[in-house]
Amino acid sequence: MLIFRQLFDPQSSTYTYLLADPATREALLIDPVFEQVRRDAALAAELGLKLTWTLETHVHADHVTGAWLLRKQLGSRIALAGASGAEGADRDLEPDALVRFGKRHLEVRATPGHTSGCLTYVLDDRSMAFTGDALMIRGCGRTDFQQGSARTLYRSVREQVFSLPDECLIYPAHDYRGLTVSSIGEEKRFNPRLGGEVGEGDFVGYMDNLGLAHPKQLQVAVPANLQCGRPQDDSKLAEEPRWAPLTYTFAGIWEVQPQWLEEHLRNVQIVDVRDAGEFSGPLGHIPGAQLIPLGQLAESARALSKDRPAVTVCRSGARSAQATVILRQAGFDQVANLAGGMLRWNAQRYAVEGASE
Ligand SMILES: N[C@@H](CCC(=O)N[C@@H](CS)C(=O)NCC(=O)O)C(=O)O
Ligand SMILES: [Fe+2]
Repeated sequence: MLIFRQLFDPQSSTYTYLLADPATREALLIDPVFEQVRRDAALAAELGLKLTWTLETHVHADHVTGAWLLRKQLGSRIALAGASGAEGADRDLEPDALVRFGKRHLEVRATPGHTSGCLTYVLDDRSMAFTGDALMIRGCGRTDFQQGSARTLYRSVREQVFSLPDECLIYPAHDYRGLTVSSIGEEKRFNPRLGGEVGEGDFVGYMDNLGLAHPKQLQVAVPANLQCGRPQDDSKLAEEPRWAPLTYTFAGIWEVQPQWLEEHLRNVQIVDVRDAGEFSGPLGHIPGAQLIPLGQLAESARALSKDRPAVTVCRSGARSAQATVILRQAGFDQVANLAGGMLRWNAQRYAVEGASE
């Protein structure tokens, strides 16, 4: 048994993989992205997982890793190739090393060529391999910078990756066309650069003529990743909201708990986005709440102050989640959804007014 999630960063077309042992709840992330740390941490929390490791397939040139920030926030440990030249890892991985998470593990294979420190991680039962930018779906990593070498990459893929069983699924670090997964058998047959009868000389000729522009983030990403994603300037760290102990959900919504709201009713503006009938219906409304039905919120947001935090409320917490999105688009920074809406508020017996019998 394995918990497995494939996550995507649209900015850099990077895949991040979450793997966890359902028995012990120990988890690891392969190739987390700095800007997605909040999302990944929320997912791990919602699934009840303890993040123990972040692994890099290589020192990326197109995005900054989330490894350092995840270690700071969740206490996970950082591992990547000793050959990567990166500083600040908790473990330097060598070929044949095992990275354990609960009762499961990944086996480390050295697959240099895209960079000199590229690793492929193979799941213990050889059903999945995380190939980074060594082998991509019908493609492979470029070899024109970061100590890249087409000859080395050819041998890595042929010897270390294509030696896996044909059924083994291939999960790369990137895809630029919307493809998510392949298999060894498929890539051996159909990979235009490395499959079929393609020889080493053919591959080198192909790679010498890719003609790709350098990644836009190259100058920022490589130095940051050589420090495992530690920002030079701490002010770049995304500000966590300070006005309340908010939770960020995997759905991308900031939430506040009923108990906090009950204790701080006077400090916030409560925006109830239900219809008028519900506002004075059996569930009543929170004392001091303003009624602005969701359909009118975009237009009526002007009536609200941007200087006081806004908490949105509805029956279950669903419409009010969308209300936070609308208010943020209207320029409100301090916005949160009341978790569980009026249903939970009533179930926990907090004060209401205007309730019909
Ligand atoms: N346009 C992308 C760069 C894409 C790129 O160069 N990707 C690297 C991976 S770090 C690669 O090896 N690409 C191989 C290919 O696209 O064939 C960006 O600016 O981030
Ligand atoms: Fe790469």
